[in-house]
Amino acid sequence: MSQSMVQDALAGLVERNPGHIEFLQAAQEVLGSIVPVLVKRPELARDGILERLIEPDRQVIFRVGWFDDTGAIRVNRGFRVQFNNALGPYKGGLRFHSSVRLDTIKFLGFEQIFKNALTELPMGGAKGGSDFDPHGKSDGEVMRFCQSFMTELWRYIGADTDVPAGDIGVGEREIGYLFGQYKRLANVHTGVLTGKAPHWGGSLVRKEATGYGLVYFAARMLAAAGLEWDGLDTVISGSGNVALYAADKAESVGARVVAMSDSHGYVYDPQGIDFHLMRRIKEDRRDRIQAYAGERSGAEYHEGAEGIWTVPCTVALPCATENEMDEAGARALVASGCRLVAEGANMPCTPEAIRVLHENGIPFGPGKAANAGGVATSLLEMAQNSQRIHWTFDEVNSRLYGIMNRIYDQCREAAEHFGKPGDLILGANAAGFVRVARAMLAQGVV
Ligand code: NDP
Ligand code: 2IT
Repeated sequence: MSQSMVQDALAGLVERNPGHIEFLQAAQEVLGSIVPVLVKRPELARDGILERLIEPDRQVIFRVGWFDDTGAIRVNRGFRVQFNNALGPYKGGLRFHSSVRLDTIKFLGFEQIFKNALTELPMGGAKGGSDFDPHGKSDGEVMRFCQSFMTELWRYIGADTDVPAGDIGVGEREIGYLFGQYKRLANVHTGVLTGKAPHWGGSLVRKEATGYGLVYFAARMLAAAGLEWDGLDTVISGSGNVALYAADKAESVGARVVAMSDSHGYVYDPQGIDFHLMRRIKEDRRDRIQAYAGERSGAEYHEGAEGIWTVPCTVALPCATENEMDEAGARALVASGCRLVAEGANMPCTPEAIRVLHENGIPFGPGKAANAGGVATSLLEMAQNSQRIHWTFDEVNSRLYGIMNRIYDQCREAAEHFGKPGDLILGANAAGFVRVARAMLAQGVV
């Protein structure tokens, strides 16, 4: 019965979302794994919950016209998918990358519902973005794009309605320009965006939060496997916001980060990545990771991002983008003795990669649990904004630490409760689903 309800919902989904491959992949993973939940608690599938959960509340698509530095007119497409607000105002990042399509935003918005639910904080799920690519654009171009983007978006968002933040291609600079335009249009200075710089309304630790949270979450996974961070060789894909601060925290708890990547290739540094050098290259200079190998003796650069999984390591943290680790990547990790994989990015491991890790008994931390520290700290930023106060770094960091530990506990307990101890995918999906479904049932059919 439960199995057939899930199958019916998925069949409808395929029919209604042709070509939306990533969204189908994300929905399939969640619905496919919660069958044991529906068997034990059939009341949670009442009132068309499954069908309503996989249909976004609202999807907005708009044109973003702007002038580049030569005076030429450019046109991009903007998106905001407000997926579900049963638990609180819509919340989720904005992604600016040339690959962004409606499919991308739907998959990310869907994942965000369950991730936000796992934080136990009052947030619904949403995502947005554009196919605009900030790489190689001047500050003026980025500013004009952000102003035009916000001129459309502002009417759909608000501190109690929908609170966007950063994601790929959107960091403190973009959030600043977006906020500046929102403030002009709405004439209010509220917490309508998170990821603001701390000197004008942002929260300390928000920039570091996703990476730090990932390392706190992985520490619990390691402990369950009888390991601890100290001395472990670690491979981290990406070198953006999540990857950099995962590397920072991993190093500070004694791990040695031996490889990092960007979309062009990866660096291998047997002495352990020099975080400060990497941060200067990627965050301050917005340069390619290749520059690292030129400035650090003993480090090697290899063309091709996917080769990073061939670097031997005990822990692998994919922190770049979706489907970046495929079956071959997972097999390479298994062959070199990897003992743990935790996702810093959203859906970075393909279903085949996850199957290989599972078959080889490698503990796996799914992104919607392991990378929830960023959005959790966004909520802490919203809380400070609405109270007009500013917490210290230690205050925010210790709250983040507590939240990541509670997320791990929920995943572990839900996996046990629903009959698959250690299966953190089931645990995360089940714990998130139960919370969202109960709220939807209480709020009636809409
Ligand atoms: P950034 O833009 O700061 O960094 C992205 C990194 O991934 C860069 O190193 C980029 O390389 C690389 N990358 C992007 N696209 C590709 C690709 N197609 N192939 C290989 N590498 C690629 O983004 P974030 O660090 O913020 O986000 C990384 C991941 O983490 C995403 O999946 C995001 O959704 C997720 N996430 C982000 C959170 C946040 O708070 N920022 C919170 C939770 C999850 P290059 O420099 O060459 O572009
Ligand atoms: O994927 C994510 O959780 C984010 N990009 C962060 C979202 C947020 O609202 O802080």
